[in-house]
Amino acid sequence: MPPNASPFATSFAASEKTADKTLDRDAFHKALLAKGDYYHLHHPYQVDMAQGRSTPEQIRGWVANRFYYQINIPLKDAALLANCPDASARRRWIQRLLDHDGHADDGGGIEAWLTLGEAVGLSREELWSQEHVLPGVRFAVDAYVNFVRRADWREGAISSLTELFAPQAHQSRLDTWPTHYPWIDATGYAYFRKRLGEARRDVDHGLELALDLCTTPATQQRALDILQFKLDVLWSMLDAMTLAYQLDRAPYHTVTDERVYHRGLS
Ligand code: AHQ
Repeated sequence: MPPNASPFATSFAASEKTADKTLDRDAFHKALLAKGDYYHLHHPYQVDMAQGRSTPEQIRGWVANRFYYQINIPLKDAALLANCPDASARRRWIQRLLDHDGHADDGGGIEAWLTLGEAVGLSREELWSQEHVLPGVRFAVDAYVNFVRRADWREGAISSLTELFAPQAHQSRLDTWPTHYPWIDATGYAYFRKRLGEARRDVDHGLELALDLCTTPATQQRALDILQFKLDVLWSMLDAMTLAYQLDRAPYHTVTDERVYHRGLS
């Protein structure tokens, strides 16, 4: 198999034996959880928000840039569904798309994020305009969506496993923001409450897939690499926000005081 080929691309029986031994189910689960050390909850930007050190501009910058991530999640999930030949897996996975786009009696996560935007002083139009989306955020999010578009659906599922650590992030905001940022309208917190339950349900499915599928050293290493890729996506989004909103180095800040940005080309 070529050096960078994905072992998922072949049948598991054909996955190459590598020098390392296969981790048993529990040890592999622990290896996935150990990646939590690199979760963006520990990024200084996120820590500053949780500890009340963020200015309104830094909070608004985070909400506006994360909106780009949120509106791309259903596109990512639709791409995964398009790559998935298994109807039972599709029936479970499509719930994620509905959670964000909304359905029947639920306005959906994107609508809830727009409410969060209004709660921090960003209009819906401003969020949809993408005028605040930083190049580094856009490229990181696009890398995630494009990875899932071309990956085996099972690799796409594994890339969502950063949500193993997400409930802690949502709970942290619910626990700390109301005290630190009384200027934020409480209606904005509905999104974080909504995701607490949805993230736990999503992770059950993603983790079940990973633990069932990754039964060779190659597939286990590939899964850990995919998870690290997604952790890098989330971490680098906050790096871009740090530059712009904490170090006052917005894109082209040496050239102009104007906000310079491009909308997605796709
Ligand atoms: O609000 C988040 C969300 O809807 C999702 C979907 C999931 C995926 O499919 O990759 N990941 C994810 C995440 C959300 N919120 C992030 C946060 O910190 O608020 C965490 C993020 C993730 O852990 O991937």
